[in-house]
Order: sequence, then C-alpha cells, then structure tokens
Amino acid sequence: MDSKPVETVDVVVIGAGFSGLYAIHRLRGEHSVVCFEAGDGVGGTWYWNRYPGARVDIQSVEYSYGFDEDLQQEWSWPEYFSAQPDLERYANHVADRFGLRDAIRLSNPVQRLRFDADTNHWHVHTGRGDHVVCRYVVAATGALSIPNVPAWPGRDRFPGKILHTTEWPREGIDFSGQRVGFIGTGSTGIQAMPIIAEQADHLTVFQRTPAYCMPSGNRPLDAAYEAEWKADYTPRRQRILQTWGVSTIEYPSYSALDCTPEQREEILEKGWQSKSAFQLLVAFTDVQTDRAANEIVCEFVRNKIRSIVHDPVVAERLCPTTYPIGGKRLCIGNGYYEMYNRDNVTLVDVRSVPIVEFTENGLRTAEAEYPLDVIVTATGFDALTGSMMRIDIEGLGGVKLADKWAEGPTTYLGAMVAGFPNLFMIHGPMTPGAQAQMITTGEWQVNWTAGVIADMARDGYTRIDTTPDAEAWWADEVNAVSMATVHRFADSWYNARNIEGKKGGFMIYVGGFPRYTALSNGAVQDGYKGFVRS
Ligand code: N01
Repeated sequence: MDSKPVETVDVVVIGAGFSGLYAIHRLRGEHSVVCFEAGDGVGGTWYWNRYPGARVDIQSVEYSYGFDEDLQQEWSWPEYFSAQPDLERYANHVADRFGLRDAIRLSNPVQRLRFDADTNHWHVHTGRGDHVVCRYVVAATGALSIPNVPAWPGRDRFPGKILHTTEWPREGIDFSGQRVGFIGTGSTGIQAMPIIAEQADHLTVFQRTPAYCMPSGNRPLDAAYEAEWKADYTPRRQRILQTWGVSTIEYPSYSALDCTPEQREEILEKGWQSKSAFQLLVAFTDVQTDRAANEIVCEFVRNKIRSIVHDPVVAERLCPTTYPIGGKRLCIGNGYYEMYNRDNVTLVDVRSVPIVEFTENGLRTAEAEYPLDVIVTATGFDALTGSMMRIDIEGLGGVKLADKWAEGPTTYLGAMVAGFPNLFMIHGPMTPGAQAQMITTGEWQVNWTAGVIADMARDGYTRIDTTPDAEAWWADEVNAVSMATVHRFADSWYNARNIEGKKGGFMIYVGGFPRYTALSNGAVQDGYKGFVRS
C-alpha cells in the first residue's frame, strides 16, 4: 500500500544522465514531467564512474550538448578529453542553468512499471514509495549502468575492499602501500590502472583478453581550436550525426589493400600520432569491414606494443590475437602499455588459468594464490538490457519485460517494445549506442521521441505500440548490418558475450547513425509504419 498520494503527470523520465536531463528539458515545455534518478546526483555514467582516470574518449567539443547555442558558446572544457569531474560539473551546470532540478527526484530508483490498458497510463512505483500515473515513460536508463561482477566464491572471506569501478567512493581511495589486484582490461581498466600503479605498492593485473589501446593524445584544450568550434558549431554538430559519431577524425577513401606496405605504415603511424582517438579504425575504408584490411591495423598495434613494452614475454601477452581491432570498442589510454615497464606491475593471464575464488589472503586462480590488500573489478556491465530488466515492467496482458526478453531483447528501432505501449527507450538495446556519440545521438533520439509524443496529441491518440512483425523486421536489420562489420568476430557487450550465460545476440545497431535516423524518420513519415496508434 502506497503511503504517499498518487500523483499524475504527462511524462516520467527514468534516469538523470545526459539523455534524461535533455529529455526533461525538451519535454517539459509542453508536458508535465517528473524524473526519477537512482543516484544522489545528476550525470548518469559520469556520476557513477568516478574511478581514477575516468575520462571521455571523444573530444569534449563534440561530446557535449548542442541543443542550446548559448550553452555551447559559454561552456569551456579544460582539456581535449574531459575527465569525469568536468563532465559531472557540466551535467550539474546544465541541470541548474535550465532549471531542471525541480523535476528530478534523486536517490529514488524506479522499481516497478505497470501499464493500465483501460486508461492507457503507466503506473510508476519507486524506491521511496512514490506512485506516479503518467501517459508516457521515457527510459533513459543508460546502456552501461548495471555492473557485472563474476560470481566467484569467497567474497566474504577476503578482509580487504573489493570494488567495482562504477561504485567508486566519492572521496577516492588511497592505494599507497597497498597490494592491488585489478581484474579487467577493457576501456575502464586501461584508464584506471596506470594511475593506481603510480600509487600502489604493487599492482597485479588479471587479464582474460588483451585490448587494443590507442593513445588518447589528451592535452589542455587549445583556445584557438575551441574558438574554431564555437564559430562553426551548427554544421559541426550536423557532421557528427552524419558520421559514426566522431567528426574530428579523417575518413579516407582508400582501401588498405590498395596501399603499399610503406604507404600503410605511414598512414597508420600518422593515425597513431594523430591525437585523434579512433583514427586507426578509419585509417582505411575497410578496417571495419574486411578481415584482411583489419589485420594490417592489428599487426601495426601489436608492433607498437612490442616496441613500448620492454619485457618481450609481457609484450606478447598484451598482444590481442583472437579478435579484430574495433570488434570491441577500441580502448583509448594514457600510458597503459608503458605501465608494464614499471617494476611494481605484474601481468597474469587468466584466460588459460582462470580466477577461481577470493580467499582470506587475496585471489586464487586455478594455479596460484595472489596475496592482495584491495581488489578492483573493472569487469564491465550487464549492458543495454540490464537497466531495463531490473525494473519490474508489466505491459499488456500482464506480460513482464523480463519474460519477453528472456532470450534476448526485441525492439522496434531500439525505441519501443511490442506489448509495452507508450514506453520509449533512449539508447536502448538495438540502437547505435556506443557506435555513435552518446550525447549528440541521445539528443537526436529524445527529439525523435518528443516528435512522436507531439504527433499523438495532434492526431488524437492516447496509445502507441509496436508489433512483433516490426520487431522481427528490426532484428533482421540489426543482424544484417552486423554481418557487414567485424564486430561479430569479437565477444563483447555488443553481443552479450561479455557475460557467461547472458542471452541476446547482437544488441548494437552498427549500420551507422545516418541509416538509423533515416529508418526512424522514415517510419514516422510513412504513416507510423511498424507502429499501432489508437
Ligand atoms: O568493460 P568491458 P569496461 N574473468 O566489458 C574482463 C565504455 N567506456 O567497463 O575481454 C576475467 O569492455 C573482460 O575480459 P574479456 C566503453 O563503451 C568508455 O572496460 O571479456 N576477466 C574485460 O577485460 C566500453 O566499451 C570509456 O575476456 C573478466 C573487462 O573485464 C564500455 O564502457 C571508459 C571476467 C571488461 O571490459 C565497457 O568498458 C570506460 C572474468 N570472469 C568505459 N569478466 C571512455 O569514454 C569480465 N572480465 C573512455
């Protein structure tokens, strides 16, 4: 029984990350809006991920909002690739500047959603006992918000701290004099470890799969460069939407296979030095589509690793050989490979000798026990579906989303799920997500959603749903485009293969943001093809 009175609003937004904040702003001109946020502050990903070294891997001049000209003119980023505190500060600035805080209820996670088919309303129940009835729900719950921690036994026996990087204490951690065990060598681990290694007595890295890592080239933001962007923001923001999310890299027109070995080396070296993260992935037209072209770039990076890391055994262990570069999201680092030249860093292969358990002394693999004081897990996320699946969501006919998605997510355009009317997702499963740039494309998805909601009132409807046929069509599209790229050759959170036993297949739309927007706009213009409005 709810103790608080039931409230009624037009729209509930779930999550006060970057997309959620913009959704509040965009929708509340015409609608009453309440936003529920699990954290005690705004910023989503950039609120939770406060581990040392957390930093964006896309230039801040483009990884920022474009919806307000004054905002983008006034705001200054201190560095090319902003660190977490600056991103969190920016989220707070936006919340204040646009007066969003009165719509946001912090530390108040949504726990249950139930659709009332008689009235076409959602009933939203939260951790603090709020019960809000609304016409529409916009779930901006984040693609990477639910941490994945493998269920190794013995957690209770280990007397030290075991931390996941997404649950980092605000006051930070002093690793001085500590023996630190670090599990996970993805984008997060690569950022955190070099900083921890500088403090810790010893850092033991437990690596299951080595990562391809490119230097970020981070540096203080150049005033002239910032001025160039500010003078020209509108077309530049447009260009972001017309590329796969990064406009600051060069997209050449030649295949790797048409270049001589000397030309390739020169192009790749230029890309490596470019200070433009991700340049290597588009060094040639076919890096992301052709295994032979891709392998040329892989070998270039392996040779970089061999030239940076002094110990040849460690260098070979760090060389990825089992998947193509870009098959998983490329890691962007600052001194990651160099870190292995420190005397206080050890690399342990836990692919051939897996981790078995936590112990009273540290961590045990199938072959040895490693004495440790602190264990950090950067073991990734129950990505894309996790944040929706943990909410008890009940659609038409009492069907639960968790049951409907038991074998993997089904969506239409990544935006809606059949049988769950009036519920929109931003960066949901089967959207471009991290294959585009999350702030700009999140804004685009919010605008698209706002347009759909506005059309409902204009056309006199109160319910919009999609159909299993439309979901099947979208699944075919998502799978078809995934067959054209090298992503399918890597196990990652893109295809649910980062977590043992997770079902779902390919969950990221890799057909490019321009195609995604064309199909989404096309569906609307084509009389809401794939949707049912009533
Ligand atoms: O997570 P991940 P992440 N035993 O899933 C290992 C974004 N991001 O948090 O590769 C041992 O990539 C796992 O091993 P393997 C970005 O989109 C952006 O690092 O599965 N190891 C892997 O090494 C990124 O893609 C930024 O074999 C285990 C690691 O843990 C996404 O977030 C910064 C294991 C997880 O890597 C996720 O990155 C950070 C086990 N049982 C993140 N289970 C920037 O903007 C997992 N691992 C820069």
